[in-house]
Amino acid sequence: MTLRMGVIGTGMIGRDHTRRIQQVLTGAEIVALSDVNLEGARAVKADLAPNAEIFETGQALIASDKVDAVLVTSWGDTHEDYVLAAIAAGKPVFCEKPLATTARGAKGIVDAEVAHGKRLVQVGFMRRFDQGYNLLKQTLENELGTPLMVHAAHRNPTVPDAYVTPMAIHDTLIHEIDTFRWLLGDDYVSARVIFPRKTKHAHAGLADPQIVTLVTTRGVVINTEIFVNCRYGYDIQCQIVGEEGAAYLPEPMAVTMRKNARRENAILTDWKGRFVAAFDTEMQAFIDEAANGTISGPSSWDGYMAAVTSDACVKAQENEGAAIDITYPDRPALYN
Ligand code: NAD
Ligand code: ISE
Repeated sequence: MTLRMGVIGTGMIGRDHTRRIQQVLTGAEIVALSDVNLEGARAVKADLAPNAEIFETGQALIASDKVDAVLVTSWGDTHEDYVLAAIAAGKPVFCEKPLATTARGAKGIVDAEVAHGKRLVQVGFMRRFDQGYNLLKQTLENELGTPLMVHAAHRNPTVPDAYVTPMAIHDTLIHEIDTFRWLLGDDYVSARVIFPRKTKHAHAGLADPQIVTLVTTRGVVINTEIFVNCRYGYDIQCQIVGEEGAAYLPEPMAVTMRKNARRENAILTDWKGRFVAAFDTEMQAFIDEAANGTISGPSSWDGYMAAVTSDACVKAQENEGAAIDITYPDRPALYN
């Protein structure tokens, strides 16, 4: 069976997921495209999915009998309505992060999925499918003993002008928020933010860099630097320190060149290249599971947990240096 998929939001990642579904992965075809910018959807059709129907609205795409499963890759604040509509239609839905931009919105999705009685939603936390993070998790579990601290950095070369201070949390740190819950098998109890000296490359509406400290229920302290105007490349760093040793996230493979009295390795410049294999694996898993009627990847609950944590981190931004408590409700059985 070929899973007939529809994409809502044909910008950077919508186009990239369309490419991988059409050209790299197996078991699915893009049969529908939609974007508030219809020209963008038409361009993706012309370049990558000639058989796809263009829908004027995402809601019409979700309702169409031609679409078995939905891919939501529009702007973050539009995800909630589309995911709710897909659940109401009983269709599997892959939603890029964030699941919703508020904890309240994410909770509404969890409630709708629980009422439906079966998992339909996978959230695009692709780092869980990254080979480097999986090796780090194995090393933590087999070699490091009890984890004590995590030191991490999330650096982007630049961001668009529309990217403002809270987006460092909702848009960027949200990857670490989910990844460290999964890596450590732990939840968070508090968040604190401090702002180092600001780079001259950040505009007036963006505090950059930022350092976020999350503390887990077992007392692990996680320090993450977010620096989205670092200029030099796309650089994701992570070191876990345990009672018996420390382990580092592998660097992406790059040839070392010796030339002109220098030794160099290229550094990647965007997320597409850095996590290309992880994106392929997460999407293939979604296709296979959606076709079988079972979804097991990052869940609405994970999206909700990330949103609760994000809300606390944004509050911590607004109260520099203060520890903001994080509390989570009980997990519904659907997500056990
Ligand atoms: P983008 O601006 O390039 O594309 C978003 C597209 O959505 C645009 O074409 C826009 O016109 C369209 N759109 C906006 N509102 C819409 C609506 N209501 N209905 C239909 N279309 C709408 O942005 P992007 O970089 O592709 O990011 C899209 C989403 O993917 C964001 O939520 C972002 O956080 C996420 N993302 C995830 C990763 C990752 O590493 N997993 C990487 C990049 C982006
Ligand atoms: C973007 O949306 C992503 O998800 C990238 O992985 C992240 O590095 C970037 O900061 C976000 O804007």
